[in-house]
Amino acid sequence: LVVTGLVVASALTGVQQAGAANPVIADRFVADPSAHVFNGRMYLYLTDDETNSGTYWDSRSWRSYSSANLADWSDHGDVFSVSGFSWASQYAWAPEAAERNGRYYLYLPVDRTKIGVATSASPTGPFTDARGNPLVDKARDTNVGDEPIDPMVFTDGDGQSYLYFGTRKPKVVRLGADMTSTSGPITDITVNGATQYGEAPYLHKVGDTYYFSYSTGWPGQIHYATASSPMGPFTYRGVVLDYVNVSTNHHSIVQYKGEWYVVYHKNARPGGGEYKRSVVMDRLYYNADGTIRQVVQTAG
Ligand code: FUB
Repeated sequence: LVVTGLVVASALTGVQQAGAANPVIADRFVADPSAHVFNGRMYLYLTDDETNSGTYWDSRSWRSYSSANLADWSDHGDVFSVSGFSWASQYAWAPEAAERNGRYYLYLPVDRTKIGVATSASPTGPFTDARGNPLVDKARDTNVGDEPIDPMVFTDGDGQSYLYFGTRKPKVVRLGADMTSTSGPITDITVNGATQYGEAPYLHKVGDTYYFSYSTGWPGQIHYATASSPMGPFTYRGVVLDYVNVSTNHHSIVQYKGEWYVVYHKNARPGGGEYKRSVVMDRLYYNADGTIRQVVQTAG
């Protein structure tokens, strides 16, 4: 595996430089970070653990924050809620965001059975339901798997976008150029050599190499695999992030101002726990051969 265009760790051992102070959002329980760089700022789209019951992930809205320096975060409040989808009733789980031609799209799993898409002219909304019905629906579509949750959108250099999602088996489907429709069948992702897949699929590309990373289960580590195509088949490579101190592990990998970061969640604030998670961020480093160094988890 040789990847060009990487900022490579200068040594295979040694202490990783800490990222931002953790948790990055210090005054609210939030989780499942979807990190994006829009217009020079980093945006986080998040599950709102602050408003859940404390006994389940049963909040009904999604939050967003943004920062230009990864230290000072602007709170954009609720960016969408389950009530914005007339066809959904509960469980606002891990959100995803994407931009195309100056429009912004949120991909939002609800009811543990559907993924909706909402759109806006601004990354902070207001967002409205883009379709009036689900983009993916377990009751309507074939090969959705156990749960169509944890949507993730990757857009390749040729403009083709892909939607990844799924629990226990990772799935991928092409998106239409409108970003609000699917194109072609939902297919399984193959990871040769992997021991298990749980949830939280993530796809990023460095040079010509596609990196597919995911949580292995409950509890889960974040493992990764590589391929020469965004659809795979992928080859298992190793561990990006070890277990965190809650059973769910959910991450984004993002480059900002030339540095790579992994953004994830854990129990990192007083009063926190399994259903009251906090978002943290650490630096991610690649070795010269393109493999990823296991992240050193830093405290606040
Ligand atoms: O936040 C609810 C669920 O917990 C997400 O969909 C999973 O990825 C896990 O983090």
